Amino acid sequence: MTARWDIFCKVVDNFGDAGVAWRLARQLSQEHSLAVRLWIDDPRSLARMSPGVDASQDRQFHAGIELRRWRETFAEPEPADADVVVEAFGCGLPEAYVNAMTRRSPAPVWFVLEYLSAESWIGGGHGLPSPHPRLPLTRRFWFPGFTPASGGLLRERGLLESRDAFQRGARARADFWSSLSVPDSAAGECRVSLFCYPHPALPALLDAWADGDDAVSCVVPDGVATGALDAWTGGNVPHAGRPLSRGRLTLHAIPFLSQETYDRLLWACDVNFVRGEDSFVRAQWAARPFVWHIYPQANEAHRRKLDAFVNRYAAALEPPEATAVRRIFRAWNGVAGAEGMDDAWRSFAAARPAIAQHAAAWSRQLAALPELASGLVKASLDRI
Ligand code: TRH
Repeated sequence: MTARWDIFCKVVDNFGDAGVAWRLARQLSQEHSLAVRLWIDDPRSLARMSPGVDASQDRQFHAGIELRRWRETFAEPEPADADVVVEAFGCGLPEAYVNAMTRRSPAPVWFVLEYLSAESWIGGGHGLPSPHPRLPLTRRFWFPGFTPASGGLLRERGLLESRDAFQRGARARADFWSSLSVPDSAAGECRVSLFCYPHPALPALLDAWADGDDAVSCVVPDGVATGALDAWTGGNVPHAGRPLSRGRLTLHAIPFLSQETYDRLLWACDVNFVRGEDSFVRAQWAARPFVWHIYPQANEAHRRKLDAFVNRYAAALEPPEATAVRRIFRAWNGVAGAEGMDDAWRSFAAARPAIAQHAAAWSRQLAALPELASGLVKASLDRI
């Protein structure tokens, strides 16, 4: 009998929670032939990433997945018939659902999928069981990460082969840009994608690009950095098909893309500015140089995560390139004492050929790690 998986996801803000839960749901359904139901409290962010999802529906089927709106009142007799339950990002499960889990024999396998971190302590927490304080249920922590001791990263079957075919084919890239009404890159131009949180370093970066020696074309999905772009362009924001040029910089506006198309955007650009969790991972699968805007947390908790990642990522780079990466990550994230974006970009751009080689090697290194969805499936089978 096909095993049933329930994934629960609460959208805290932005797109990352829904984005990760959706990728996992699709992999489980498409690659592992599981019956997957995704409970999500706010399907609107999902609908933006996955055209065809109707945010107004309480129940729908899309891409082989049953999508359910998770309402505050999750009263019985809601079904609690899953063999495996995934609580995304420790969002908690409805009490009625948990109570119903205790009536099943054997009890469902319960995973808590944690946020991604490069910190070394996660290897110690990954896979650990945590008995429920009152009920005969055990939660198991699943930590995505960058080492064999972690739960790895989501990577669909065939992803890297599709990426390589796309990146090898000039025709595919030209068609891609044309589908977005953006001209193909000119020789010598650096094409950049921009996805970041609102923050003060952006105008400085735009100035650096406009005043720099080399041509930069920056592609911005709809809704990203709108306020900053509005201010920087004096209200003259670019629109799809109507780019804006200042000095050596051309800004291209594109629609907010589906997740698949966004992947292609990352594959097609020379440098990707990404943020949060999911686009950060996808930029690494794109095997291109990238700059990460980490999700800011209270009390600067994100600083440790930022440093942990940069230390891991830059370890195999020669000192000048490692320094260039470190500098731009710090400058872009507004770390106190970091240099200005102008200098940070200049050294990063100069080091780009070596960083590009490293990005490809890094992606191969990550591909040798456990794959997250397969790891969950294997662990669930070991327990069922
Ligand atoms: O939107 P985010 O800032 O999400 C964040 C992070 O996940 C953060 O860790 C979490 O704590 C917070 O949400 C609540 O960035 P992230 O993680 O990159 O997610 C963006 C998603 O949007 C990702 O799945 C890619 C997708 N996307 C598209 O599908 N099309 C687009 O055009 C763009 C720009 C993004």
